[in-house]
Amino acid sequence: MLTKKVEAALNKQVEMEGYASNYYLSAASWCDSKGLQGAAGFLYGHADEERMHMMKLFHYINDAGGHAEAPNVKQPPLKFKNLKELFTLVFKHEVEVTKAINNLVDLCMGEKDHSSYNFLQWYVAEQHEEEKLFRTVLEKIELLGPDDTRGLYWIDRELAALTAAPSAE
Ligand code: OFO
Repeated sequence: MLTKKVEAALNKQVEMEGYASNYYLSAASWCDSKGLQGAAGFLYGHADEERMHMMKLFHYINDAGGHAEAPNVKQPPLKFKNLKELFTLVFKHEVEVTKAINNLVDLCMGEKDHSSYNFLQWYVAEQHEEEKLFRTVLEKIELLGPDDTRGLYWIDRELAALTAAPSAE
């Protein structure tokens, strides 16, 4: 059984994962409109993943006797200066998500909610993978140089290859 505190915090996390999904959707759309189909495919895939993260939490809350709340739809940034800015913002957002998950884990420990604590370990591992992935993407952008067209072409191909690669899970 969830305490009210844990239930509210899990619902906050539902909102955050929903926002992350929208963020990726918006970033994917921007890439799509700029002819960066490799990056767009990669980011559309992440939008779906974040929705899955949200739904996993959503069902957990209801299964644990709480009430999962459909979150507000907050609009993410729609435009980006370039691919480097886009991935820098995405990476920063992932770091925020990691902090939120860590706080949630702390709360569950404090409330002696071992079930939720155990459930959240999946998110701890997932955030580790996502931070690693987006750090790698940013490093590649740095290496290739985002401002010349040839560099962009290669980054786009790299991202298409990352989309095709089997996930770490
Ligand atoms: Fe990477 O945001 Fe979900 O957990």
